[in-house]
Amino acid sequence: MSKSHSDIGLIGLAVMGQNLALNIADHGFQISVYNRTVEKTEKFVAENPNTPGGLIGAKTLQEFVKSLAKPRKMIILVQAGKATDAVIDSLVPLLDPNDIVIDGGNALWTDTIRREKALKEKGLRFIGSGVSGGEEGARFGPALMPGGDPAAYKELEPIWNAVAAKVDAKTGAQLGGAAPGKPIVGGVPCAAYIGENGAGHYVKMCHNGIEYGDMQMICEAYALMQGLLKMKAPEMGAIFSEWNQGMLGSFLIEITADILKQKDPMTKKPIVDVILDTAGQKGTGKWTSVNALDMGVPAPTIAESVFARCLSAVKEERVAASKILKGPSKKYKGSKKALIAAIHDALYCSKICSYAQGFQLMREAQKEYKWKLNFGEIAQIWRGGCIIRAVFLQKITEAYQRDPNLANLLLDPYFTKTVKKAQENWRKVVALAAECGVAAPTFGSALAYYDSYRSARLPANLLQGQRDFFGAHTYERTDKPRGQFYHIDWPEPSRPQLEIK
Ligand code: NBP
Repeated sequence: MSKSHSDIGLIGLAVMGQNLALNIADHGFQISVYNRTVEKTEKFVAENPNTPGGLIGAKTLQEFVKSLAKPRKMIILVQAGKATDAVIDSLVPLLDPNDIVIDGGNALWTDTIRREKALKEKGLRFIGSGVSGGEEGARFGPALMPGGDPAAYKELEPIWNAVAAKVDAKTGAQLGGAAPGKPIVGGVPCAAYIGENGAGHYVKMCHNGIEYGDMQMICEAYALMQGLLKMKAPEMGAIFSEWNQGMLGSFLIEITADILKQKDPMTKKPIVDVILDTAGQKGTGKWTSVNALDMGVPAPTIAESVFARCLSAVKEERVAASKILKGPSKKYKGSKKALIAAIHDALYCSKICSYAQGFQLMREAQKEYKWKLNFGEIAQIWRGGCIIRAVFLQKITEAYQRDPNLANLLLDPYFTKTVKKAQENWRKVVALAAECGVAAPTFGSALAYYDSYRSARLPANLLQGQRDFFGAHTYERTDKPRGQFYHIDWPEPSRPQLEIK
């Protein structure tokens, strides 16, 4: 028997909305659903008549709002941007004070800040929640990153904890086996309150930026095995399966192994050999990189992974250039086993640097927006449900448990030791890639980041000299306290050097 009012509602029945609604209903919550195209709602409800909690279809927004228990909780899962604003605008006049609007789309965090403020002025509460894990995650357990009114989140928390992915408390491994009508019981939920206003969507954006980096780094490992060792897709698939058992163990490594082993149904060739090499993007990696530039936080590896997609997109230009621009003729002649092991280490070290950059970005953002982010908990949420879920995140959680104010992940003893041990291989791979002409932009950029970050003195002294020379921008001195600025009258470029006495 259905309840008189639903526990929660959901607007937007595309792939994410349908799957999240079924996940919520599987956990015994009654959920009302609404979609702009009514036929979609009717079909969805008709196709899923026996969920444990029950689905209630609403033809109009008025009907939808009336069907919810007060204070109402409703999730919006439509396209980020204008569509989300349009839904909020039509919803707001129908709501009562204290109702809770939850945006589960991939909103830009500044939009979430704006929406939270606007709704608060109307007496409404707003939560911007990152939802990660694609359709599979939404259906059987996503990673959830809610931000906004903390009291409102307390009311949503039982539902968010129930539907989130679950990990083993000790190992951090994701608990599997969820099936329609059979949710996972026990384990630690991959959901936690992130912070005020746009914090949840900001952290979700950083997750996506890190995801861009992870994906590109894996592609570079593949390119190096293919380019330097002439390995075929199934053989590389076996290597990725092996790597998945160790410290690189993660969802992305696992699916990479599966993709490399997959045959094209049409040609029976490895499918990866027939997929066109132009990558698409929806923008969250770009947002992360633009924000890093805006805040002046070095996140070069994440940005490099966005640029790598941009370069892949100019396919025709690259094909034309390949006929004109010649690379080196050097071939790798060493041990195959040793190079595969070195590529593994290069991938792991680059990944550590990329995550270090992502966490530094969040650290800076929390100052800018006055959030109090719990980095150990954020790494914990990412251990299950989301695209970057990985064994390695347990190490990040432990690092922030050791020191919640850690300045950079690289400074945690585990990561310091790991990179120290693996860096010789990392350097060999980057050098070899350059010598043999295989592009490995994120591996190289991560190594440059590492070498720059560990440099007590960078060549920026010369750079400040240049700035002072042409623009009188002044410089600080190594032999005077910080904050004192100097300028000298530089010679004209054509004039002989001034004699300084
Ligand atoms: P879409 O982003 O494609 O959203 C389309 C849905 O919103 C349709 O069902 C559409 O109805 C509905 N909608 C409503 Br209700 N009002 C609308 C309006 N005014 N304008 C446009 N559409 C309206 O769905 P999605 O791919 O499921 O993604 C939902 C959100 O989740 C997005 O913000 C996305 O970025 C985010 N997200 C997606 C993924 C993923 O893997 N896809 C992962 C994580 C997050 P209609 O049937 O009438 O067109």
